[in-house]
Amino acid sequence: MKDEIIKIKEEILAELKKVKESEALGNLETKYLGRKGKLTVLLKQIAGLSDEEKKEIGRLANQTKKEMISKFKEIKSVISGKGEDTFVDVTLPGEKRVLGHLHPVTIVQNELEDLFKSMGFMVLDGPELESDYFNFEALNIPSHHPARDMQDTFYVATPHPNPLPHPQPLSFARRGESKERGQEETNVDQSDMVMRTHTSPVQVRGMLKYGAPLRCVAPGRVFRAEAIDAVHEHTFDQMEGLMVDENISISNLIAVMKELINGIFGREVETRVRPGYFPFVEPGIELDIKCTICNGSGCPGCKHSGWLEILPAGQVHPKVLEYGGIDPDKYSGFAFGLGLTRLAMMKYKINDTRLFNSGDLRFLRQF
Ligand code: FA5
Repeated sequence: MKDEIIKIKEEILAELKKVKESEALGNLETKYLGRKGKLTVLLKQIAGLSDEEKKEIGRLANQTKKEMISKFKEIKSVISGKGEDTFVDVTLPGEKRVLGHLHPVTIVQNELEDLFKSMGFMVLDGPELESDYFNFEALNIPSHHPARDMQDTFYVATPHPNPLPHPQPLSFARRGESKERGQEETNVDQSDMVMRTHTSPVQVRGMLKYGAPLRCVAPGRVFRAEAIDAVHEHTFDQMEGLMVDENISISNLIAVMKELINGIFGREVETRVRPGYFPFVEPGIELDIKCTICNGSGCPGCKHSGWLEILPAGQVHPKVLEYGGIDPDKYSGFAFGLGLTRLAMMKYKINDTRLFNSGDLRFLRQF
């Protein structure tokens, strides 16, 4: 029995050396010192020994038990960080922690926000669930206008035959600002709401809230009932830009666009400008960039055209300035609606836009 006690003691000490955390320590304590623990069971057998043996083995047993209890105590306090570190091997390599990181679209968005802030633009957040009025009407797209078909819309309920105009801006705020009291979106007819198809509604919201002169960008998610493919998603990101002041012209727009493209790519990227039609700008243009994935030779990422539509823009239509409460005889402006997701595709050479929302960690871990 004496040998058995010594053997269990050595076994305990060997196992204790391997213990690194409290759960394993607790399990070990139960295994040896618990009610049915190995050492406890062995010590119970002492009762059946002769008086002579009881004396000698009893002493050894009590001493071993005491020693082991204090050893467990000591290690417990080391693990919880309270005691002397007598067994942790500090030369062992540390455990690698897996950290989360930013989504590639968020990285591009943050870079652009910084770029625009450095040019005096403020960042606005508009609502994703938007009124028909701000998404279309106030952008010079009345109901039954054929331009409504340019963007396939997710209506939240059955469309209202005559959408109600909203004379007041619904609650929305500048980044970091809280919504103003009394501006809660109360009397909005549910049949009048859409998942915003673009970030352009924030133009009118911004003008109504802050007036002229105004420089703002509004990044965010937009939604379209699209047939999806390598360059079309139903949910993607845009960044609206708006600058309103006296004597703003297309040349200001081109200067800002160039700054934007060079800022994101950190080098000159080949671009082309085509005329474009949007009811809320006049004139309107489309800026495309040469596909950075195939360098213009054609690939799935540019639908084999060599170019990617990325930055539609134009001079703000006078009617839109009026909807925003700004005098079009005094002020003019430019606006653009950057395809943020497509810009991220070009920056990181991703040839399928569906990867962004796939939730595939193997894809996301690369950025
Ligand atoms: C608009 O949404 C206008 N609101 C842009 C605008 C703003 C024009 C201000 C003038 C002044 P468009 O439907 O072309 O335009 O979309 C803008 C950009 O979003 C496109 O150039 C493209 O880069 C991106 N985009 C459009 N549809 C999708 C889609 N289904 N998936 C991914 N990106 C898309």
